[in-house]
Amino acid sequence: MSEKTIFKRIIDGEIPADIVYEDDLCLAFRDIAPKAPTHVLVIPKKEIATLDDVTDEDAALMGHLWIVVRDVARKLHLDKGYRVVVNCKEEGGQEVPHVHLHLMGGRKLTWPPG
Ligand code: IU
Repeated sequence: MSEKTIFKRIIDGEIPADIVYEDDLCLAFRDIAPKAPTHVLVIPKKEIATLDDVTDEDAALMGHLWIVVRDVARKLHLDKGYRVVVNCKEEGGQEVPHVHLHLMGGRKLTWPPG
């Protein structure tokens, strides 16, 4: 059996995280190594390894994550704007194999990312 990911351990309350929002379907917490003044990860509680593993049945869940991103951005006063990023698999720069949306803001972000 494969080991739990670090995000699954956060979902299960085994390791602490700075949680900014939680409901039955998802969790939003501050990134431990923030790349912007505000950097929050929004993750489904369902274990889905990558965006490439999302199924059609996950459509409502994935839509919910975007609504939560919007609400967390409002809650954290990112009224000047923000960026949402999903890294997918190795060449996309994904390190943790549990799908997550990076919500970043609080400074002027440059484009394109590296
Ligand atoms: P990535 O898209 O898989 O590369 O993003 C993983 C993020 O998870 C990255 O920004 C890390 O700083 C962050 N993170 C975390 O917040 N807490 C942890 O314990 C670990 C990684 I490991």
